[in-house]
Amino acid sequence: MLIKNQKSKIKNCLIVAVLAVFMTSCKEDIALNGVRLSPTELVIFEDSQPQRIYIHYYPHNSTDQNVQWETTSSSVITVSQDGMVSPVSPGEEYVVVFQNGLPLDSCKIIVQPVIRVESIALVPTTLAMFTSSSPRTLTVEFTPSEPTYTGIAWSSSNTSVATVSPGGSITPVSAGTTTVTAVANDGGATATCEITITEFAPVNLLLNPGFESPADATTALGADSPWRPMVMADLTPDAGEFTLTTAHVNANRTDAQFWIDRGLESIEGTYAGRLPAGNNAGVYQLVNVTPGKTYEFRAFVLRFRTNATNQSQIREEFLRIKTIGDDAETLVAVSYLPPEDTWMEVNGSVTIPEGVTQVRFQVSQRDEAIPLKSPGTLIDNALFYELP
Ligand SMILES: [Ca+2]
Repeated sequence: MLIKNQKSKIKNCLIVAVLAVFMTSCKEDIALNGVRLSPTELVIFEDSQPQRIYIHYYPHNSTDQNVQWETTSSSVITVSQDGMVSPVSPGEEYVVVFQNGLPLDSCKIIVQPVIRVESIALVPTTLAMFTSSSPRTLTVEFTPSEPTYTGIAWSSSNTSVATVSPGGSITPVSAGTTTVTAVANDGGATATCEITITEFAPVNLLLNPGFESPADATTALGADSPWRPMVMADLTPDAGEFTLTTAHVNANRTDAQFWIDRGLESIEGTYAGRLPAGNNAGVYQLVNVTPGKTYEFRAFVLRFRTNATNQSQIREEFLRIKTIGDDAETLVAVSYLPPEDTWMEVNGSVTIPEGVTQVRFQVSQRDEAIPLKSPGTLIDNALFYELP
């Protein structure tokens, strides 16, 4: 019994041993046919952090994936045995993967030198803006001119006066002064711009711009009114086909009930200028200007109809800035056609040419000669000012 048991144990041991050898021999070797590196070319800077190169084994389930990573020159780059490439100095070299001394694949590494920021300057260094101005963007000039890293950190010393965006755009907030500082992310070079924000308070070069002056409180233009009626030739070059009636600014004061019934009011104050219904008409003022300067202008206009019909009448209406004299030239003409009984702002800008020291600010209408349709124009709150 004892002998039999010992024989049985020996037999069992033999079976286990044979099985183990058999199983071991069943685990087949799958050879590595090759590898592919990704990317095949890599551009880094001499101060870049280590970059990974990925390796793909073919076939993916090969049993021997023991490879060696090497570089063709360790003075340009180094590479770790898990594929991390580190720059050493500018140049071009290869990372090569070997197995058993045979090269399988390579990746070209270009190490570029870093061009350091030495200094920066802002353009402009001082900036004046109105509270109503659109944002202005400051320009950064680098020395040397094309550094590797161009990142800038912006700040404003008083953000209640003006703010600065991450891109260097200045937005006014309120009147005052603030210093905007730019700091180069690479090296910390700084530059500043002094910002001055002032309230927008243009000097109106027009007299009696809202038609509130007592001198014009009649149904016709006063002899000394700054507003003058236009003559035919002022309206349009081919105005000869129309009949001109002199503009009667403030003529609406005689028929106040008409405006009340229509629910119409001046844009500000009691009065508005009026170009008569059913006629070609216009008013102007002469304004002294400086050659080379830019001026902005505006007027509020309202189209009205005095007859009862609702038929439309084709018209042209213009706010023009013209030179004066026999050979008067239109510098800018803004065409408008406001909806009936509704005020509309018309505006524009003009830069005065050399040799011109006085211009005409004029508002005009031109009607088709169709009877009984009688549209007219109201004018109020005209403005003409010089930009700083
Ligand atoms: Ca007015």
